[in-house]
Amino acid sequence: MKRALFAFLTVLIGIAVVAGTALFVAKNGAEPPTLTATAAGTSQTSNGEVKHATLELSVFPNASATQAGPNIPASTTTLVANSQQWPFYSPSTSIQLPANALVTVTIHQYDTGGQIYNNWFAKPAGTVGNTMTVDGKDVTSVAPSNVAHTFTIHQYPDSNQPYMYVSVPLPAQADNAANQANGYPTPIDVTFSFMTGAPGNYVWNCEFPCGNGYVEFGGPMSQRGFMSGTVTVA
Ligand SMILES: [Cu+2]
Repeated sequence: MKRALFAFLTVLIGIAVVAGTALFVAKNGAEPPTLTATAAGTSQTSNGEVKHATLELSVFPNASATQAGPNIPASTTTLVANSQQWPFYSPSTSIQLPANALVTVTIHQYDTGGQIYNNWFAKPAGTVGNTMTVDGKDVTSVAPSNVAHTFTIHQYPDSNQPYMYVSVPLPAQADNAANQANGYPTPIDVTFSFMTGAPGNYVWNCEFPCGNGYVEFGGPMSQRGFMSGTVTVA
């Protein structure tokens, strides 16, 4: 009887340790909170008058004293990210958009870059008119040799949710761009708009090789909070 009780207590302690660890990791290893697009009235589109929403993101080359990076201590991610100077999207990589709406995204781009492997990703696609603006100018492509990151929403369509594909290249800062007081150059501002459909769950990631490891697609490239995330259309 004593032995059974001892075994039972041991199992109970084991469960408590596992549950406690899971809770600790969930609480301290969380991605930044979800960023929800801001309602901005309605807009006339080729689909008629639809809801309009806006979203603002920034891409930083690395965390610094003026711009804390994502805090994801799980498996020492933050430690590695800070020591390896991982670039990251801010303020969140978990994004929520309204369904059946026109969404206008502005991305402030602070990072340098280089040659993208696949020229397809040097052109905006899935945006209104397949265009975007760079510092206010309409463009339909950027030089494949001068890309810093991409913002690419995709997902193999589930049978119960609409297909969605939106991709824009973010032009790179010049290597000698002067830093401002915050330690980063004046951002290159990219804006683009696209329509969302019915509710669904998607993922997005950067398609520029800005990571490390295998063909620079490791590290931040696959890390939520840095160069990949989720898009919830709700
Ligand atoms: Cu990137």
